[in-house]
Amino acid sequence: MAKTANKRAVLLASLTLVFFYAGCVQQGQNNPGATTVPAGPNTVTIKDFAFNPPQLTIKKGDAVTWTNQDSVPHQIVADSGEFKSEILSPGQSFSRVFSSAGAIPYHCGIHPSMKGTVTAE
Ligand SMILES: [Cu+2]
Repeated sequence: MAKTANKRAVLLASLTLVFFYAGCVQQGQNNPGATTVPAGPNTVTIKDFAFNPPQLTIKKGDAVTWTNQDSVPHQIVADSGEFKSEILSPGQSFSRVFSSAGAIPYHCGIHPSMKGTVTAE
């Protein structure tokens, strides 16, 4: 009887180790630092036909994310034409990394009077 109890204890201990190990591996994969687009406060909200904030200064290499919180579609288009988002339906987002320094004025491709600027330094 005692032998059987020991076997079960060993089996239980091994299983516990396996689960513990699996848990560690999963945590490593969920590390937020491992994502390709750096998470940060560089967010522009689109609401009431305006970019907010209209002027955003970031560090070179940072990503900016625009989120459409309006009730109509909008589109982010660089004045220079160097980048352009898809048309963003309400609730959709667009991200872009600004890898070189400088001011990038942009506008809405659907409503040209909507304007903003991202400055990377
Ligand atoms: Cu628009």
